Amino acid sequence: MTRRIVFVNPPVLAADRHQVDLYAEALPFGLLQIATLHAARGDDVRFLDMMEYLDEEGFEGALAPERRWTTKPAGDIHCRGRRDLYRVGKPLSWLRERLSEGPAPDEIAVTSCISFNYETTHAVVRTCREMFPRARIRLGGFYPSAYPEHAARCGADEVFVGRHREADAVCPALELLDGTPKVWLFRLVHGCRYRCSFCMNRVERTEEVADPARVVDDLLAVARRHGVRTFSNWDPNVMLGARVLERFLDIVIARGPAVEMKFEMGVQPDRLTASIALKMKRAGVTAMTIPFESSEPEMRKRFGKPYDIRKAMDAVAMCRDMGFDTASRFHCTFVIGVRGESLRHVFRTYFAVLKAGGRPTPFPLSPAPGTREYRLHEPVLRGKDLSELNGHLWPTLESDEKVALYDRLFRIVSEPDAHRAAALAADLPPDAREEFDRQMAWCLQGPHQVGDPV
Ligand code: B12
Ligand code: SF4
Repeated sequence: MTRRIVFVNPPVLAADRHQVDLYAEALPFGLLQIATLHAARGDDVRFLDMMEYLDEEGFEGALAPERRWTTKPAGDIHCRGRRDLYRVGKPLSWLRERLSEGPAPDEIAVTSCISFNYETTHAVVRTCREMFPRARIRLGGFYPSAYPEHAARCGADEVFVGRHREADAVCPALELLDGTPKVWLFRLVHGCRYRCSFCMNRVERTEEVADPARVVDDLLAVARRHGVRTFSNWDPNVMLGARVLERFLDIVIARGPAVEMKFEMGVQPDRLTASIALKMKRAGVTAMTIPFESSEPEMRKRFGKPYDIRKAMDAVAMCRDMGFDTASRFHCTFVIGVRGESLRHVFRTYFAVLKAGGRPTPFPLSPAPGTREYRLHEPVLRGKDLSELNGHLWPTLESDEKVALYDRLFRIVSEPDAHRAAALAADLPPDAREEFDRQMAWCLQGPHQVGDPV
């Protein structure tokens, strides 16, 4: 029997411009795979994507007053400050209008990825329920998979936990979307066996998601049919599937690279050999994310990272020497906002990225229940709602002054140019300024070369 199914991707929330930027390519890959599967089975499918994929121009208006969604506490449970969160995506009125255009659906499928954004998801489910009390509402994605009891509070009929195995290898049909995205996504492997203290990935083994030859066919078909020229890999740790990755790259090279590719979910630097990096270059890869996390051995130990800072610097320097545009296209991520972390961790990590030739990309810690970082910070988080754990609210910091300082540090260590960062750092408190100057002097001694001691 043909069912009428509406798929909805809710908007997300951002506290600042940097966070808006993080969502620029957060396309609803998994939900579109499921929609494609149902369409192929003959169901009558509509896809309502409430997200907006903003570029430089869009960033300007992203924090406009009419987009304000709510206000949340900033800092730990003892702080008094509050901060506005803004909707990145379409308003609920847009959803109501779209839903009232078609016939009543039999089923509504909603996805939700990041748990601290759950409020928009709940609002979407409530809106759908109000308009179509008899439709079966299903909720899936990372947030309901990680916190099913919490997710059930929204009133969905089904909270789906885990991966949708049948949909996992489906090539999403872009024709279900309104308009063509600038970038499209692809997956090669699933899972990560590490247990970093801030990460929620609890999957044991790395598995191949789909045959690499099929993935290449799919990419080229999307490029041909829709004119998409850039493809971004969406695997949490693709280097654990290096054999699959190499097969994929070999096939792309053999068929003649026709598209630009990015690996921006984290390339584990100690596993990035020169031979793989060269293949990536030949296959048309232009951008990567290299997780630095911390320059400080004790912080890396705490995080449980399986490599040291030198490996991260070597990987960036190696790619720089191969002719990749690492300074603008290699996001080098590091964690900030860990309670009690040293200024040396913040500034030395930032300058380690610049010294290696990468683009500094600080990630404020979003402590998620179930992770070691959450447990370590629990006494100062107790009672905070999931929505209050967005890292850009600095939920672990102990005072309003510290929150204000971190707003400034965040701007400084996001700066790709050391001299502009120095101008921003000019009136930091003396201890912070001294540490900044010390680490900048280290950076200015000259670029990191592969194999240099750190
Ligand atoms: C891609 C990704 C991103 C992207 C986009 C995320 C998004 N869509 O909003 C970007 C780069 C923006 C991102 C950013 C961040 N991310 Co992220 N990210 C991921 C990643 C690697 C993959 C998610 C994904 O799209 N998977 C691919 C598709 C295929 O899977 P899927 O959508 O879940 O769909 C499948 C199933 O869930 C199911 N399904 C999905 N929907 C539905 C609906 C129905 C009805 C049904 C039946 C089934 C179903 O079927 C699908 C097929 O199997 C995950 C790790 C992971 N293993 O999932 C982390 C992850 C989601 N991110 C995480 C975090 C913490 C972050 C950051 C906060 C990091 C930071 N400090 O900045 C930021 C937050 C964003 C921000 N702006 O600040 C955490 C989330 C933890 C949490 N408590 O929510 C994860 C789990 C990784 C981790 N470190 O633990 N991230
Ligand atoms: S290596 Fe990456 S994906 Fe794996 S547990 Fe650590 S942060 Fe998560």
